[in-house]
Order: sequence, then C-alpha cells, then structure tokens
Amino acid sequence: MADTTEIKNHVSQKRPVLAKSLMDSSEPEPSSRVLVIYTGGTIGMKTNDNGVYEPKEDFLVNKLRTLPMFHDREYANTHFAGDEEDFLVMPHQKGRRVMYKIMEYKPLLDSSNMMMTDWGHIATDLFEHYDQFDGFVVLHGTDTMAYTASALSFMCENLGKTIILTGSQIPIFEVRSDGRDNFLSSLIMAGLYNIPEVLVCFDNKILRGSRTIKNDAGSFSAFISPNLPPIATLEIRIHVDWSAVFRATGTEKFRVHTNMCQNVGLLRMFPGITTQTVRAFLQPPMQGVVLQTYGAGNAPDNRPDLLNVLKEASNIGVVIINITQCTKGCVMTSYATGKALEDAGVICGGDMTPEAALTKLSYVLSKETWTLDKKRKFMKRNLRGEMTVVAKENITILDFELIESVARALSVSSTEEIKKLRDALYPSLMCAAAQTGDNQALEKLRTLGGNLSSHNHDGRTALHVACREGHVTTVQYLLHQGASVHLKDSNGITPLQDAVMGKHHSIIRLLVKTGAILTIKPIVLAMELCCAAATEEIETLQAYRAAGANMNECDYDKRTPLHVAVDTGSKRSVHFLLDSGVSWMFEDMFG
Ligand code: ASN
Repeated sequence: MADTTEIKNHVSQKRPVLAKSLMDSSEPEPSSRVLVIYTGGTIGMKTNDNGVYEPKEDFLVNKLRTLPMFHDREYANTHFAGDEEDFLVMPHQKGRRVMYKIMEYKPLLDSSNMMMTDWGHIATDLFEHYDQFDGFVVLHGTDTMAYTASALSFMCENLGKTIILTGSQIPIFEVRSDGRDNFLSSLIMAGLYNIPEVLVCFDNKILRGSRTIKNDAGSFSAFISPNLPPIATLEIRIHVDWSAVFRATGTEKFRVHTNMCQNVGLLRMFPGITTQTVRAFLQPPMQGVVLQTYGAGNAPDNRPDLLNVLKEASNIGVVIINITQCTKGCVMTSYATGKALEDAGVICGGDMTPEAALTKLSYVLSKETWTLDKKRKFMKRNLRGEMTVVAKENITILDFELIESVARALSVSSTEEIKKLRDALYPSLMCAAAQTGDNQALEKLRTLGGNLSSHNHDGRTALHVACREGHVTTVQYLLHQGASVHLKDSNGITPLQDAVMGKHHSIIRLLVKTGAILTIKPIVLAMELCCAAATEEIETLQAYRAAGANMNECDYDKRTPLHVAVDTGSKRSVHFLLDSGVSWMFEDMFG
C-alpha cells in the first residue's frame, strides 16, 4: 500500500482542489488579487558578462518564490489549487492576504528603450484583466517611469481600481536593495487599499503618477511630486490622505484609450534660441508642443520673429502648452514676457510636469472625434489631478461640466431634474463668481439660462456679494443686466447696506443713483451712527451719509450721533457731523 505522502503528492498533482481539502481543512483567509505587470527595469536585472545591468527572463518570479516575505510557500501549498497555483501569496497583513500573479513581458526592457506603443500594451493588459483583479502593480524601470505613469493616468478612463508603478535603483536580489520595500509596499497598497488612481510607489511614499518626476539618479528617494504632497506615506503606520484622492466621476465603465498621438515634442527655451530652431521644431507633422519656459512661464517678448513663429504654428492648429522649467511652481501671466506667449496662442499649462504635459497632449490630440477647440479646452482642464486648479479657474468650471458632473453623480437623467439641479446650483455659483468679481463667469451663467437676480440659501444675490466685496465693474454689469437693488437677504440686508458695510463709496453712489435707499430701521441706524461717532470711524459715517442716512437719527435716549461725539470727546466726529450739516439744536431726553 502506498504511504500517505505518496497519495497526497499524487492527488495534489491530479486533483488540486481535493488535495487542498485532504492536506489542510482550514478555510483560506480573505485575500485580494493583484496582477503584477513586469515590464523590466533595474528591479529584476542582473549583471551580465560585461559587468553592466541587464534584464534577465524568468529570474524574478523564481527568486521571489524563495523569499518568505514575498511568498508564503506553506500557505500556498495547502490552500492554492487550480489556476491559483500560478499565484504567489504574501504573509497576511491585518488578517488579509495579498495574492499576486506576475505577468512577465517578453522582452523585458530597460525603460529607456520603451516607446509609446509599450504604454498601449500595458493599458491593454490592465483592461483585459481589470475584472479579475482587485489592484495592479506595474514593475518598471525608473528612467521613464514618470512618463509611463503620466501616460497611463490619461489612457485609463473611469478608473476605479489602484494601479501602482514601482521599481528600484538597485536590483531586488542584491544584498542592499530598495526594490524589496518598494515592491512589498506596492503589493500591499494595490491589494488592500482602493485608491483609484495611477500612482508611483517609491521610498515609502505613494505619489500621484501624473505629478511625479525622477529627481535623483543616485538616491533611493528617486521620485518627487513637487507640486502635490504624497497621496500616502508608509511609516510605522500607513497614512492615506483620502481627501487628496482623485476620483473619476460618472457612471461609465473603465476603458483604455491606447492610440496615443506620437507627433508631440518638448522644447526647452534657452537664451538665444534661434528662430530657425523653433521653426524647424514646429514643422509638420508636429501636432503638439510642450514649451518649457523660464520661471512663471516667461519667454522673450522682445523677439517678434520668435513670437510670430509660435503664432503661425498655433494658427495652423499646432497646440502649444506653456510649462515652467522650474521643478516647482506654475505658469502665470504676471509678466509681459508671459503675456506675450498667451497672445501668440500658447496655452497655459499651470503646474504640470513636463511628463504630464507631454502625455496629456499626446492623449488629447489622439481623440479623433474632438474638434481642435475642444482639444485646446481639455488641455487647460484638470483631467486626472495632473494640475492644480487655481481659485479663478474654479469659477470657470461654471460651464456645463460642473452641472453635468453633479447631475451624473446624483444619477439624475431627465431634463426636468437637471433643470431643477441647475436652478439649485446657479445662485451659489453666481455668488461665487461675484465674490471674485468674475464678470465673464457671470455672463456665461447668464447665457446658460441663469437668472442674475436669483438668491442663494441665505437670500443673497450676486449683487449683494459684489457690493460687499467692492467689485465696481461687477456691480455695473449686474445693474445693466437688471439685477434688483431692492432685494433683501434673509437678514433683511440690501445691496446698499452691504456697500455701506464695505465702505465702498463709488458703489454706494452707483446704487443710490439707481434708486437704492437705506431700509435699515431708524433705531438700528442711530446705534450704528452713534457707535461710529464715538469711535471716530469717519469712513463709516461718510458711507452712511453717501447712502442717504439721516445723520440726526436718535437712539433710545433720544441722543444723536453728535451728542455721543461731543460726550466722548471725539473731535473728528464732531467736525465731520457739523460739516455734514447736522443740527446741534437737538435736545436728548434729559434736555
Ligand atoms: N535604466 C533603468 C531603467 O529605467 C534604471 C532603473 O530602473 N533604476 O530601466
């Protein structure tokens, strides 16, 4: 009779499921499945005969099987069956296991050899295995990892699962290596956390892929995300900044867009760059160029020849994006030298990294059904968290995009419901636009059917807000559009009172000219004036006077502001009130 070991071995070869139940009756622990797409890179390299690193096929997975922190062999032997036998399994983490399967590319590549088509292969594999796995790790060389991470973030549309790119500076099987920690951390994050973004894991940090650059060729801390703090840090505890996680909105399924446009380029400005060089660079078939300019987005504005070349290219449809050569910071139009580029049709790229700007351009330009106008518009828009939306741009999301995404998020679809939603949102959006004096945004809202006199939850209209903030041109605009000067907010405040509180004299005059009157209760007005008189707040007194207030208004004791000013020895108030023609004949209730 065969001994039991023989039977077990035999059964385990032929009938893995039965083998599992014969050998160990314990239930498998809860686990997540991670697909590891191994593209190459130093992490799995070995030194070749010439003494330099080179990728080596089948080497990584076989070695990993021998390392206990990467593979719990005993658990796998007793619990894995059928197709699971291809999997490796990590020791459990907080009661959960991460099972992972390595898909090794052939040939394995040093990432410097990668092409845009390689991004397409990775994206396709992610798509084909999306439903079978909970998360994904892409093992990749560090040299072009930031490009691949940025590209994948755009190519992966409506992403709902974690994709982490990682690699190392020293191969994983050398005595000293950053690869072990980087890989283990990536497996844990991809398996046990749902951060639906394309991320880079390096040196105990999880960075947004489209914000990442390789910053140090010789350090374990090779990557930085200069304009965005890490999404997560792995110290003694793992901390995820959930509020920073970028999530796709909408109800569409994950899909990948793989045919990236290759006719794109990066052009770095330098003092004395010749017009011919720039012209040659912009020649067909070039469709999109990332222009790396100085500081906050500046280029010479004393070179009409150069600016003309950019303008001509832009006019014939080349999309040109302006980003800064600085590692940190963003493009702004605070200098004439920056403004000149904008006038030449160059689009502001905010704080995008060169990698993000280039791959975004490549993605956007490859959208065949989009018009050139739409492509330009999308280049300015934050698509995957790759650029910081500054406050001003927040207001320009006042187009349909915001309304539609909110509508989608609430899963409403009928036109009637969207209309109601719009009506509910417009007043707040208008007040937000008025707050910053953004007349363009107000005009856009008006043309989209918004009523400029509608009020928010506090009964405040855009006019109230603009008057309080002192935006004269916005007040003018609103008055010309028929905004009412008589509307009161839920505290009974009119736009004129707002202007008085803000001491905005020209607005007060404008409102009075338009027929606004102070509707404040006499006793409240008296208290305000007495207070201002006692504390010599002449500007407040002036504002009330300009608004048509009765400067002789009496308080409960029948005392006028002049009484109070005299009593408190407030000379400047006395002068002001007398100059304003108030009567000094009034007697208070004590005579
Ligand atoms: N040359 C390598 C690569 O990018 C560098 C690395 O992975 N550390 O594939």
